[in-house]
Amino acid sequence: MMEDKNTLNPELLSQKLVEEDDEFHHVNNPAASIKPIVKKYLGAPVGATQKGNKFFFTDGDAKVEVTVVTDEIIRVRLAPHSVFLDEFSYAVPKLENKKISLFGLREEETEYIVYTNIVNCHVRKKDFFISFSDNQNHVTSSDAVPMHWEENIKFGGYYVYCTKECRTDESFFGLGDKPTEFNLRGKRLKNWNTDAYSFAWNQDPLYRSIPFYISLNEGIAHGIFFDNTFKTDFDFGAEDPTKTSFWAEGGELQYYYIHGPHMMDVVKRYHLITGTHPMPPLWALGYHQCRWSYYPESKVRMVTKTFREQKIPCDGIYLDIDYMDGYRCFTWNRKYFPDPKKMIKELADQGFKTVVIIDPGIRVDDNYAVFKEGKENKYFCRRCDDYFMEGHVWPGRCQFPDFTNPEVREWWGGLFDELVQLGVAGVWNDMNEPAVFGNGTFPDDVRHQYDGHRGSHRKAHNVYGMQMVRATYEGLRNLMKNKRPFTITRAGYSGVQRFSSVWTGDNVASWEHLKLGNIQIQRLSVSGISFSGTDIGGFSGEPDGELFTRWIQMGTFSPFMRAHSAGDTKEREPWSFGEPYTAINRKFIELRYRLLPYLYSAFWEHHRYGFPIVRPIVLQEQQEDGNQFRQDEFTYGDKILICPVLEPGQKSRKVYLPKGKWYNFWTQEVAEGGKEIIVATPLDTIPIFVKAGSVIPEYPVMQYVGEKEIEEVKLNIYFSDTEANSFLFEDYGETFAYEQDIYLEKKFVVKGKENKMTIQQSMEGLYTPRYENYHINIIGLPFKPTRIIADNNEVKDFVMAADKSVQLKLRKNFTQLVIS
Ligand code: MIG
Repeated sequence: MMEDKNTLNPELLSQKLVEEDDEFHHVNNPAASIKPIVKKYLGAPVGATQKGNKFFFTDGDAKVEVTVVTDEIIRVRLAPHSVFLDEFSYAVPKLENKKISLFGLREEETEYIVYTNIVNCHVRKKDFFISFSDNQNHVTSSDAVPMHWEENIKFGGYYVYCTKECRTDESFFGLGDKPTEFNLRGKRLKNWNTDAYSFAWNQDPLYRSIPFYISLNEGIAHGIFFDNTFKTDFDFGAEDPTKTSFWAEGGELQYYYIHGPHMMDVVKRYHLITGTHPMPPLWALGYHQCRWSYYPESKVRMVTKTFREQKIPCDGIYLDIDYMDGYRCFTWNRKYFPDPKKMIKELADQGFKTVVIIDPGIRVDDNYAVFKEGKENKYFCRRCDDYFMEGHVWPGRCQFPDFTNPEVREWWGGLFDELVQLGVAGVWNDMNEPAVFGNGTFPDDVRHQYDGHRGSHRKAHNVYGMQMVRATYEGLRNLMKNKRPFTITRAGYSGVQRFSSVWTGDNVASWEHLKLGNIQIQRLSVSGISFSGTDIGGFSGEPDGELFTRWIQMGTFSPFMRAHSAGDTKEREPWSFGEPYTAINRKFIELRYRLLPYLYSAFWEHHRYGFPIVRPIVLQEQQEDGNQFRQDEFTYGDKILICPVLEPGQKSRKVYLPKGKWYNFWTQEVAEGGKEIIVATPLDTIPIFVKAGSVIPEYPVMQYVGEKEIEEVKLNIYFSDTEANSFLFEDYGETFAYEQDIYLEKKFVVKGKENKMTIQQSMEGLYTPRYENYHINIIGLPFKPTRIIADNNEVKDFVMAADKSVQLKLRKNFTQLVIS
């Protein structure tokens, strides 16, 4: 219905607000005088006022608020009849206390300008067009028509719209988990959290709503975050190639303009307002094994035992819905799991952390404590006519907690007490779009408390899952004292990264889905969700050994690495396909564990500084024409470039390397970047390249995190003739001590010449790792070393290995190493 109304009628631009009083001719037949519904556009602004960092403009009826959030972020809000909603957002917990150096309002002949040191927001006097420019007067974004709205008679409110110019070569990225090409130019997409079993390429919407996009035009980037939880739509030049529009079926037209010019700046600034993921427990970065379902207990023990026998590292083991008694959350099926505490303890002794699933649907059953408590306290969602909302899910007839109510969240968080006592280490939040059999989700008229701001399901739907996992995370955090909880969620809204990792939902065991998964992880990563992964192997359908292995290889470089499969498929563990697959899967999972300190450091860079963990090529080289269409290669952290193999039987493939020198991880050959090269892709490798000058920390292979005391950290140092910095983050790996600054941030500076190489180390922080030494491994040295000096002492004990790498042992506190 909205589609055909989006055509813009230029006549309307000049049309002033319809004289609303004229519409009230309640004579005999009021219906006869009702005018057709038309879009209404802002008229010319009649003045500007200021209150602190907020500036107000009005056309006499509608009001526009422009807020300076930081030097680089400006928020725009529209109130069609001058009434703004309360300042409240689940995505942006705190708008105040952000740094602004300078700002003000300037009036010029044709426009008002709200300015900071870095950006200008222009409000044109003639027609209320809003545009943004940088301090060099370069316009980055401008309205194509004024902001507008349209009456939504179905609920007595407004659709709200914003339409901007879409430039000829403009590209668009972001919007979360959309299963389509990485560059969203030419697409029209919707946000409405949806349970999308076995989703297809281009299916829309899926599980998450992230109404945030990054635009890239002529090498300059900016971002738009449309913080509106209603059903929202984005059109990136699909209907009209000269226009980019976004609109919502209710709520406020409220968006943040986020300045670049680098895409990385935009992503970091989006994180500044919506938050980052807290540090996960280190074990959560290991390999996880899941299936719908491992039960009874003997099956769980069999699977975990086989991991240890096969010597395939694994940290997480999952219990899907069959562990519960009749799918009642927070209960156990005692026939399948007679003594969960004992089982979980014994699994933990073998290094497995148990993660259990929880769904939002609570079975209507007066003999079930969770239902009784929820009913007594009126914690479940109600219809507008005051009946509790009921729907069918796995447990049968269910009611659903209103997670937008802080009291309900608190209660829900407390329900994990027993699971935590039993030793459960993580919680998997499923079905929280919310998914209901039959109708798909809740009816629109369901009411939500919305943290005191009240709303129907139209407003709360997209945040429901995020608030569920928030309740889970906060509850676990309380119960686990100083230990870091691990959570995973299917649904989410912007900001969900503050509470959880995500997986991409019910994918399919196909090569197309492998490709799609690669794009989705990159897209989630630039959309604020760094800690994500796909169901390795595909949830539904049957992969063959080759597809499964290629998926393990790609998954090794997803920040979250978990294999999962539906119950009606064949067994799907890393050894299920026999040789040569088992050995290759083992080799890659081992590589995951070797690189744990590297991934953990990248996670810290995410948590503390807002860098995404997975970085698409265009994020690194947005100036290079062509990169806006690359979607296969990405870097894992900022030093290791990965290009998964996405086709069956592929013997070699093209890989683009960004400018600079890169080492082939497997052969240590140097390749010059800034172009595509052809790389062999036998089944036991995928293209992996390390940037010259990198210091890549490595742990010994462990079967699980904490299996051994780390006695030595290996530092792989890749020679470079230009200077390069690397980081290593270390801490306890499982507590919140890092919030009290108990951690160590190490910085390495590598410099090389044709006959000399130096490596400097500096560190900051209060943590002391237990190991004493590094094993230094220097790769690519262009000369034969004769003298190695570490902090003024000559190191006599070094070897040059057959592969020409130079090996030595060094105290972990060294400050300078000089090789000549
Ligand atoms: O209606 O718990 O996406 O990962 O195994 C299906 C059973 C419910 C959907 C999840 C999937 C999980 C499954 N769940």
